[in-house]
Amino acid sequence: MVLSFGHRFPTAIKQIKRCNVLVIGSTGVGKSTLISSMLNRTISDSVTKSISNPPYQKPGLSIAIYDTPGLENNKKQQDRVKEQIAKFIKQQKYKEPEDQIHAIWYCVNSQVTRETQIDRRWISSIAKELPVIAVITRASGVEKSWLEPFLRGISEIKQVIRVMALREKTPHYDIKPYGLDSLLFGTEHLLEEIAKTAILNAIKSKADKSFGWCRDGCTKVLTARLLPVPMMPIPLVVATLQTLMLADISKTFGYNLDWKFLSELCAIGIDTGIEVELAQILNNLPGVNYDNIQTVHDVLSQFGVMLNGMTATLPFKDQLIDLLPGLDNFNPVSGLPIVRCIAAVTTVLCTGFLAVAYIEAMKKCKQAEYEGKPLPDIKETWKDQMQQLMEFIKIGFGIGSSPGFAS
Ligand SMILES: Nc1nc2c(ncn2[C@@H]2O[C@H](COP(=O)(O)OP(=O)(O)O)[C@@H](O)[C@H]2O)c(=O)[nH]1
Ligand SMILES: [Mg+2]
Repeated sequence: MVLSFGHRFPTAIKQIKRCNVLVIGSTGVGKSTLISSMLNRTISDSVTKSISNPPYQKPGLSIAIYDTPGLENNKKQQDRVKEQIAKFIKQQKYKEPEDQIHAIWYCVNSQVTRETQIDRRWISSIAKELPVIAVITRASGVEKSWLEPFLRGISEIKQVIRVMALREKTPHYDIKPYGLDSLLFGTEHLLEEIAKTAILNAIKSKADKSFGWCRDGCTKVLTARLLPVPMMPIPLVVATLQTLMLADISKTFGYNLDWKFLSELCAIGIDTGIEVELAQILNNLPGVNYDNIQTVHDVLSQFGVMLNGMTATLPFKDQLIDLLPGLDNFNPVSGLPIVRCIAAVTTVLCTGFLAVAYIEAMKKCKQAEYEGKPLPDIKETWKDQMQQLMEFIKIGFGIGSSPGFAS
């Protein structure tokens, strides 16, 4: 029989290139036989210790299958294998969409005798990350009648599919292979969801890495503000550091943008007047007594509390709030009285905000790229993000328009 996969969901397949499936289950249930039969090739039996990587593939079939060590009748061995599998899934999750694990085939032998042999706990924990399809292997038709309904009753299992991977001939029956096409068909049905999740994971991991560059940029800008380089005007140093930060973020998203373009973006960002607004806010935070000596730490905390309480929405509000404690951790001035540092803290906050808005713009570009849509204009997307940020700040802190934060 000629097997096919993915043709009914060409867009999803284009986005993830191939569907990566991890086959799991007890030793001897027929994992390797299933893979070998599906891909029409011999599968080495050496997978007792580790996951088969690279996965098994067959030209023309956009699926890649990873064989895994089977669970044995030994708690310690089981825990080790489960940990190995969890680690592998997690490690792949931060990679490109085509390198992530997309689905699980949980194999259960049709001759399983007790419900307790089905590891519901394990299924649930894996199903939190990935769609799980239960495969009843060596399904001869004489299996226990409770098995299929029982598996169907487990809500985390997306589908239950019966398979006979190799002809099985006994004095009582002779069953030819069947079910491999249904298994592929069932998996194919998950493709749209799979592609969506894979893209989200890949973008999230790039955004998370980019926040490292944001913190890095803020630290450097702070140092530059406090320990100016002789003969070099501070604004130039700051602009250079901010451009560098945007370059690092761009690279994290896989874009190599030229320096001139990026420094122009920084300038556009600053031109929104964000620095002026931030200085005004920092100079007038309610709850901060500027006559008393309140430290940078106090003021940043208060700023975070206010952001948190705002009813105004912004896609990256949480990221802004996350940024603040980090600033304060490495901040050598965190214990200094705020009145002496408002200018420096303003520049640092401004740098952080530029990064956060830029990461948001990069996410939009990457999303379009992964989805195979035309890339949005980076400059326009950037302007749009900066504008949203400014609106948010203005409304949130009650500058110009009506106050937007919750009492
Ligand atoms: N006839 C038949 N034998 C099977 C089938 N699946 C597995 N087996 C046999 O069951 C044994 C264990 O299978 P294997 O694939 O090595 O299990 P694994 O440990 O899960 O990889 C082997 O002797 C296979 O030939 C099947 O669908 N039909
Ligand atoms: Mg095997």
